[in-house]
Amino acid sequence: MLIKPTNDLRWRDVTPKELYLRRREFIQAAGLALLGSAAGLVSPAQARAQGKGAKLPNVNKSSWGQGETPTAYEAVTTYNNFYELGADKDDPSRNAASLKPRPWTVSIEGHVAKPAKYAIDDLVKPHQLEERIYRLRCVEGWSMVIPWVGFPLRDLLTQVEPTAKAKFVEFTTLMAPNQLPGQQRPVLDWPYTEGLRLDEAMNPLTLLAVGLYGEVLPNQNGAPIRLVVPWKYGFKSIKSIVRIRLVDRQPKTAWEKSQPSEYGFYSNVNPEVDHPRWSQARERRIGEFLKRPTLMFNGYGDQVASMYAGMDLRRNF
Ligand SMILES: Nc1nc2c(c(=O)[nH]1)N[C@H]1C(S)=C(S)[C@@H](COP(=O)(O)O)O[C@H]1N2
Ligand SMILES: [Mo]
Repeated sequence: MLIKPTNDLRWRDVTPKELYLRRREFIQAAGLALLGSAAGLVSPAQARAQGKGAKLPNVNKSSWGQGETPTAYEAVTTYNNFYELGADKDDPSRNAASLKPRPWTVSIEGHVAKPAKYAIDDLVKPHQLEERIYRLRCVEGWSMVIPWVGFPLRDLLTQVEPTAKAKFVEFTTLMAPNQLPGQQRPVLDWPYTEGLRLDEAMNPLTLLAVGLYGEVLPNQNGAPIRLVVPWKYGFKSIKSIVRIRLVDRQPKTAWEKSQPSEYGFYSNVNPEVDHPRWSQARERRIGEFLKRPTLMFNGYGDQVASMYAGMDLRRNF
């Protein structure tokens, strides 16, 4: 989504990494199919054997995304955008170790009756974790299907009691150039920030994720806690959050500040509104060969379209 033409995944310039991942998945799918397992998956047990995250206890299954084939663990954890850890897709996983997700504090402030600073484990503990398989659509034209583990943001917001003045929610990523070396260069106006309207934040789909594939969130995916807003472009799903602030005005997001003509506040997945540099009509699901049509609201219209009734989604892009 930066500046670099190699991020534009058209057929003629698919990166070697993408081809590598697809080939890996093909081989894994073939191998697992022989064993009678789900195609394309690396099981959490295999992942742990490879030294990946610890398993999260007491995770409820949910019906979200049942019947969809999750993108391979390998791709989900090595093909990332996390500019604080580098601009290339494999930078975040290569540089992940510099981020220290413990100890970690999240402050919830602004127009709430009960502002609080939580140590990350105290923040998560009261909430029942569930697995939700959601589609993630990046504005660059690729998508994945990711089995997240987390809890609805609304449960946390309800707990701190937004006041009548709270109309929007602003999220902020950790600012620590020693842990997030990308912040040593002025790629964005650091720290990364994002925002939602209060009703979007309170929508039951909006998730705070602390894991994926049944395991603690890998650093490159936004440890220890990140947002997942499945009907919006991937950049709304801010990683490694340290502050959640309830505000009365629409906050400026980091991408809006950097390129206002390209990144609007709403950023709902919309095949009819092209990004100036990338058509949004179709997408490449990582692991698949042919592009598929992009769905309005990333296919979650039944749950979210009513929030935008009467709004001009070309103006409010
Ligand atoms: N702090 C922060 N959050 C971020 C980003 C980032 O660069 N920094 N990239 C965004 C973009 S462009 C995408 S597509 C998603 C990717 O999430 P994933 O790596 O878990 O697939 O993270 C989003 N959250
Ligand atoms: Mo993205």
